[in-house]
Amino acid sequence: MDAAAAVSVPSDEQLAALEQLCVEFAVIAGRFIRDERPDRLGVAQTKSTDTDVVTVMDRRSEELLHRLIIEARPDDGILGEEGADVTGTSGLTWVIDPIDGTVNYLYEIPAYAVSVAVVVGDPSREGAWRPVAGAISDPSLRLVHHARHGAGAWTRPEEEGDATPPRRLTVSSEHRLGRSLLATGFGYAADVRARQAEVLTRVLPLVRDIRRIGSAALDLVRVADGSVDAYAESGINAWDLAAGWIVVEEAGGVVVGRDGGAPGKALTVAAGPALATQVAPLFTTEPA
Ligand code: LIP
Repeated sequence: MDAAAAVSVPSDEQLAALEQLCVEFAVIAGRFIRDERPDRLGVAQTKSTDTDVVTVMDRRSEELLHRLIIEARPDDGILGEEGADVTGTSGLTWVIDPIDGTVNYLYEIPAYAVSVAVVVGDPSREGAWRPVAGAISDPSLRLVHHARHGAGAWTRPEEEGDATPPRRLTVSSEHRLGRSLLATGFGYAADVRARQAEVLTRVLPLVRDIRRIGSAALDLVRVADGSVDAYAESGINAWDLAAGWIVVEEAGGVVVGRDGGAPGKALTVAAGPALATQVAPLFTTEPA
C-alpha cells in the first residue's frame, strides 16, 4: 500500500465542504484570468527554459487563490506552481495551478484552466500523496469540473444561477489501443522534447490519433468525460495533475505512473482500466 493510502481521508461531510470550496475558488480565479486579462499581455518571467513562461496573471491568480484558501482554511497547507508553499497543521494541503495551459493563455488559445485540489499526504514527494477533492474551471467554456472521493465526477456551468443540471462524467469504454484517441503533451526543454518525439513516432501508428491540447488538467477532464480515450505524459507536476486525478478516478478511470505505481513526473497515464495497462508501457521508455 503506498504511503498516501495510509493517510486518513476526512468524512464525506467534510469532503463535500472541501469540494464546494474547490469549485468556488477555481471559478473565482477562472473568471479573474478571463475577464481581467490585460490587452497587451506579455511574458513576465521564464522558468526552466526560455519557453517555460510566466505571465503576470499566473502570479495574480495564485495570489488570489492563496488569499481565498488562507481565509477559509487557515490550518491547511498550500503548494502552488508559482511558488506558494505553506506548511499546514491539518494534514490537508491545497495543490493549485493558477493557469494550466499558460502558453495557450498567452496566445489567446481558448484551452487553459484553473486547477484546485485538496490532497492528503505530502505532495512534494511522488507516491506520498493523493487527492480527495478537486475542481478544474474552464473559463473559455464557462464550465467547472469537480469531484470528491466516493461521490462521482461532475461538470456544471460556472454560473451559479444557470439551471442546466450537473452532468455526471464517465470515462470511455474503449479498450482497443488501435481505436484509441490519445492525448499527450511535451516538456519545455528541447532535449526532452526530442526524446518525447521519438516515443511519439513509435506510438502514433499504434493508436487512432493523437491530441495535444496544451493543458494536462483539461486533458484529464477529457479522459473523465470520454472525449478522449486516454492521456499520457511525462514531466508534469503535482499541480498539473492533482484535481484531474480525482476527477478521472471518480469517472471510473485509473491514473497511474510507471509500472502501475503512483502517477507523477516520471509518467502519468489516465484512461479506462483496460486501456491504461496498454498505454503505460508505450511511454515507460520516455525520459523522466
Ligand atoms: C502545462 C501542462 C501540459 C504540458 C505543458 C505544461 P503549464 O502546464 O499542463 O500538459 O504539456 O508543457 O507543462 O506550464 O501551462 O502550467
